[in-house]
Amino acid sequence: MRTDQELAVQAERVLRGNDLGEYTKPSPHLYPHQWNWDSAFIAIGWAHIDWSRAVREVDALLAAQWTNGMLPHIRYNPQVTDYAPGPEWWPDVPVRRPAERTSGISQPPVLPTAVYQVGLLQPDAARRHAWWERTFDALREAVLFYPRHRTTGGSPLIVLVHPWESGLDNSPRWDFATGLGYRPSRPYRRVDTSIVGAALRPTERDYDLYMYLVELLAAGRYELPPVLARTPFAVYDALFNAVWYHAAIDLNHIAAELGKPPVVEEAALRAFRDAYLQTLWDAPGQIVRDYDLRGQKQIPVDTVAGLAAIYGGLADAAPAGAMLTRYRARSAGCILLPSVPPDQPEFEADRYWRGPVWVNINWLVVRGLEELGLAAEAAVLAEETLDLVRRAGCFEYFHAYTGEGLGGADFSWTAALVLDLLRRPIHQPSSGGR
Ligand code: 2M8
Repeated sequence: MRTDQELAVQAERVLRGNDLGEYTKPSPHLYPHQWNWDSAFIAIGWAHIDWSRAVREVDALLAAQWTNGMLPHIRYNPQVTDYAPGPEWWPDVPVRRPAERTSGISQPPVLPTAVYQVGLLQPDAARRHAWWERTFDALREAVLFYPRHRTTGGSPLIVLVHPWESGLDNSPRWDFATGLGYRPSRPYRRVDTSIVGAALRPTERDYDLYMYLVELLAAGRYELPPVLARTPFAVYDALFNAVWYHAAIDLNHIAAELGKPPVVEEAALRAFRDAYLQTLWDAPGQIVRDYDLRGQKQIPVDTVAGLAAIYGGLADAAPAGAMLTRYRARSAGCILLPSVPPDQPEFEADRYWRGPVWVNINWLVVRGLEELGLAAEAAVLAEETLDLVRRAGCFEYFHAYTGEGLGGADFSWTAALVLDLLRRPIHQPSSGGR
């Protein structure tokens, strides 16, 4: 078993190994481009070892911003050709810089939170403020993109239009849509299953829907109204919405530091929180659930995304603690928080987002518990996360029961967030609460 020092050295080696100078590949072979929330987590890791490098990671992602403010889920590296789907599947994306090639969807907006955290890790206040000042307008547009372009019917909740936007691609929460038999009009290729065993990845049926939706989104010029009229997939994702709420609060913290007005007003945050709990809270299960806009109902599948209210600070400390306890009881025999509890019929201990343990999700819950003042619970989960990676290495995900490393090896966000947990131990509050 590695010591903390050895673990930090290993994590740094992974980040440096995946570093392309401008951005960090999520993993050496499987994911060669720049991914949105990966880079946010990765920047937090870089900030502990090379602050300027963290800044470059963020700058690279911001370079892909669209004219409407959206930060796309993939920023393509034009030199890479062995990834599918490539930019040819996303025609005419409205990028600010014409040379940029991106996907046509977004991903959980962790970036503003990362910029806040990375800034706090810069001891020189003048440097920190100068950087926040330089990135502020782009982040403001990125946060406001969602209320401006991804809401409907008077609700402030954010609508996702592709499972890839959730970051938890083949989560069983989305099976209601993959089960409908949609297929794209053109043949497509997959590269992922030549790198990682097909049993550990999304199925052909999942990909058929993914590629069908890619075509539908491109035909709708990536605008919500035409897409909503035709799509089988439009959801309020509990995790994505909580990440946005947290990002809005963190950007407001930056605004306050810079002497600017808040980006999202207190009243709007309150309305968002009310809508979130009213629409997504499942009282019998003591968990939040996602919502299917087409079917106009909550999606009756519990996953770790149901704990997102903890990360978002959308639950108070007492219910947050109870949610965690219940999820852990449901996941007895599993290590950490598995992506799906084993009592869900769809649970698969080793298939991607359908059961395995992911470090980024556990990190989100750890930091959420910490911010709620639940330091003891946060510390336990943080230590278990470090232990898992000490034993197995910096893998993409881990078998829910055995902790065996699965998917891509040398995975960047695992390395980055392990560094963060090592270097920024859980804060013990004097009074508790956010
Ligand atoms: C996975 O998603 C990509 C598509 O975007 C894929 O399966 O090829 C997800 O785990 C996503 O959350 C992550 O950002 C991405 C890169 O690590 O891989």
